Amino acid sequence: MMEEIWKVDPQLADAVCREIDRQANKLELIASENFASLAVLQAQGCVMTNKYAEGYPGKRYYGGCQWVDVAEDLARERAKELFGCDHVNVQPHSGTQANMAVYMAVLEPGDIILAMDLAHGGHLSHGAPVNFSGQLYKVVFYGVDRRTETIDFDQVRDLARKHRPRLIVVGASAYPRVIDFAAFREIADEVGAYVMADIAHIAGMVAVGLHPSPIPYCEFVTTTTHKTLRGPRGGMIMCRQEFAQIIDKTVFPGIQGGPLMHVIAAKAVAFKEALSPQFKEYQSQILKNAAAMAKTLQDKGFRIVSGGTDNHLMLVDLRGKGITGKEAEGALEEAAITVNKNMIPFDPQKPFIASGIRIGTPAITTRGMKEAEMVAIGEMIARVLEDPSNAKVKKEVAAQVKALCERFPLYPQLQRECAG
Ligand code: DSN
Repeated sequence: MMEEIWKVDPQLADAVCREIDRQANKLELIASENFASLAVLQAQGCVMTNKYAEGYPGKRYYGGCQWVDVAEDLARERAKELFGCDHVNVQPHSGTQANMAVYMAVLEPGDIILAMDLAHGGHLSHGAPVNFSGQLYKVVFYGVDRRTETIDFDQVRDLARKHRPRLIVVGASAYPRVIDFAAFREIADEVGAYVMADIAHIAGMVAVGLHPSPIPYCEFVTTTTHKTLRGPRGGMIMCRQEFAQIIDKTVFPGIQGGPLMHVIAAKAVAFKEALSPQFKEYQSQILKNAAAMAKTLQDKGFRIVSGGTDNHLMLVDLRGKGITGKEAEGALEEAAITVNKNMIPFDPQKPFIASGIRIGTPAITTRGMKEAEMVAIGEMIARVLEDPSNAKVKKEVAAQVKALCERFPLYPQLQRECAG
């Protein structure tokens, strides 16, 4: 895969090979990241990138679309089978664009959205003031309860009754517990709101039935395809049949032009992989690994937000250890462990400093690591964070990480091509 890049653009090839090396030799614990299969990578790098295909299969604005139609039909049919939805649009370039299409399909500027606060685990595209969603619509935020650190449904209901939103957005990028979609539906019905679930983080678990599905409860379900779903970077919208036409029209020509057919081809491959029995085992291992990691950190005296995790991620509150999320992220980076600083609920720090870190297990589980490795990694994290300025500790942990990574190789073929 690398041969031609080396010939044409050695500078870029060098950067790609260094990135392959980084991914292979560090521990990737960013909860939203994963390692796509070689089949997904190849599909994403295929000649379908050359094709313009505005429109939808069988109804395009350009000739020559017979083979990209096959790719998009495969992606759509497989996604429908995977999630059991009426209709799917696989063209959104990203999760934010999937969300944008839903908003533009059913809202007018100035309409009210009720969504989870970014500072409590929500997402920028759920109405943050710095995002188009917060600028075009009037957004009211719900959050978690201060004591349980789980979604405060009394607050959701009170805010819904008071503000009568047109749309309730459910979903998060840093929430470690099961989301009760039925409870949101009940509140939405009381006030006559639509419900959109953004399942970007938990899509893999939803697909295999290890997290309750939002499909029966929500008019719209959006996701990205590259997190727990382990596909190419991109987005997707599922909806009830009655909204199929308006969603398709809003994606194209509403907010996008030509679809990225190579990415759609790779989505088709990823959905095929996700329909296999091994994918269910993989999702189940992600959950076991997250539970093992959270317990190891708790045993080492770290406070885990909400007391644990039901999904692929956890939030570690570092205030008791006297370091910030920013410091922890930096110290772990020096020890070859990649995490991101993250706000914890009611965080006294600003987002760029934050009081916590977010840890996720999807990527290391893809490498084949299991509970025993989670205990070892949890202990390494604890060692670094107990003494974040100790260079000797970070060096020793980095060596342990390297040895562990060598036992669970990632993209060995690509590494060989880089070395050769
Ligand atoms: N940036 C993603 C995450 O890390 O959760 C969400 O889009």
